[in-house]
Amino acid sequence: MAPSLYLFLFLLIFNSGNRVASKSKVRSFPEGFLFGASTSAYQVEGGAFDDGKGLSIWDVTSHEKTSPIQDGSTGDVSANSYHFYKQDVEIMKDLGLDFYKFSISWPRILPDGFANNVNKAGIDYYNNLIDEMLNNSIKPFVTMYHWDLPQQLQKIGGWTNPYIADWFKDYASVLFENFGDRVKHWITINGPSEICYGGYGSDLLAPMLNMTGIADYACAKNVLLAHANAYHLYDEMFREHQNGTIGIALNFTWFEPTSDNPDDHQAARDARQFLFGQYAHPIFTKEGDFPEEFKRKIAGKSAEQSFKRSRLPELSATEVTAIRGSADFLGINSYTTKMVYRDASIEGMYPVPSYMDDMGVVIVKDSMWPQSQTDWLQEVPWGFYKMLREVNRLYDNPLVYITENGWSTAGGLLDEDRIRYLRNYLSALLDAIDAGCNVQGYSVWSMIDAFEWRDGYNAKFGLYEVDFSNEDRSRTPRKSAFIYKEIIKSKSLDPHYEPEVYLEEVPENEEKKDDYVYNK
Ligand code: PNW
Repeated sequence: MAPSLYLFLFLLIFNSGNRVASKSKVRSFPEGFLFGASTSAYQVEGGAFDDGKGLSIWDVTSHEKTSPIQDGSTGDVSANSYHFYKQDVEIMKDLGLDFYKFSISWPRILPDGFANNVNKAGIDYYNNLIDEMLNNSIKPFVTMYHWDLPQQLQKIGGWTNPYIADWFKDYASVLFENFGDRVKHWITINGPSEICYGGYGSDLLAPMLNMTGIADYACAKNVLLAHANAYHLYDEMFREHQNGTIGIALNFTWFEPTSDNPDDHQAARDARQFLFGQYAHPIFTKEGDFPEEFKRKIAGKSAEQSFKRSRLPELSATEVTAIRGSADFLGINSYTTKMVYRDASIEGMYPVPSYMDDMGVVIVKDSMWPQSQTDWLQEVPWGFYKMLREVNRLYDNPLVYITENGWSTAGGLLDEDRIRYLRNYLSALLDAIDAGCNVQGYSVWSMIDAFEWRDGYNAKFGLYEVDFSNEDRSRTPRKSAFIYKEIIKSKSLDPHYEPEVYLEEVPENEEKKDDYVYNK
């Protein structure tokens, strides 16, 4: 869509009874299956400096003199959900969501990171949001940590400081005390591999420490212990009265070997161990601890490199026990698939030491797969299916919620590629359920357009478009919103359902939002 032109969306009454029966069948979701949509605090809230909130590592990173963000933008205001949360709840209602996955900003609750100083305005904000949701029968799925670490904690090492396991426990305790009477689904930490590799092993995410092979592994151990602390605190002090459940959300990109060669199959298994086995194995297997091969590989490389000990910190027997079994469900964030192989070309490919060198695989994209606006994101629904089967096999068929899955575009309301992606992934999900996987819910990333980390506002993931140039940050449903709404309403997937959406260009100077009408 040409940026200078507005699109005018007009929905007409549609008599579905007259439709020609389609060839491909309509598939139903199981009884009780939950549909949701996701966002995170720094990405949508704005209000970055309001009402006593402390600084997070993203406030600092996005304000660096030479901005590391693609379009030089920040999350200072973003979609302004801090002030417009009621509009967000309207959207949840309109979509018919069963649940909404949002995150709590640690420094909005504890400005310095520590629990001695609780910011009342922060507590009020989340109380208002939760109550507004519950009044509209939307279940809160609450993430305690989605990447916006208090800057004060980063000054003393952030996720590489072992004390963070205690600080996180104290923070969790404040959340259970204040919100646990109404929140029945807790997610401790979102995306440990992004936090640790993205933030400490590379410069992809704040705090952009770029100390791979060392800081990423120290982070991993501390994230696991912080998670386990929150879980046991809930179990011991809150579960009996609050009766909720608590889990973690991990990234499960699928890695597919490029050939039938056993080396390539081993490469794919190694890549999966490094990406998700690193976190899922300690929590979701009977034996616990980091995966054997993962430990052996890093220890071996460390010895070759003259380190006195493995760069991967050990988990003591007590720590293994504390982490093992510390989740009532597994949250899966999964978007895409990558191809991997291993051959002599790997020599000298990666810095030494590094996480990538330890993993020792070559990762490539298949250019045949549909490409989104985001470099790493391609549409590969069969990879999603294979991933779910592997999770079932490796981790003894855990209760799974898909906590994030979605597609980015450059913008525009007519998002046919997002619709195709959502339908194909939901269909793969139904195949996995048919094959015995215990998936009980699905959440789209994201409900509304948001600050997309280092991509700024260049990649749009929302079912709803947000007008970031307009002070009221007006939200407009994309075509995919109408499709998702119908999926939720009918609890089924009809590949041929078409909302009667007419798109019409209107002159630039006309007020889009006032003219935006749809009749039901
Ligand atoms: C998600 N990968 O993480 C984050 O949780 C969101 O905050 C973010 O907006 C969304 O990705 C889109 O970028 C990721 O497969 C999960 O490479 C998986 C991958 C990357 C990021």
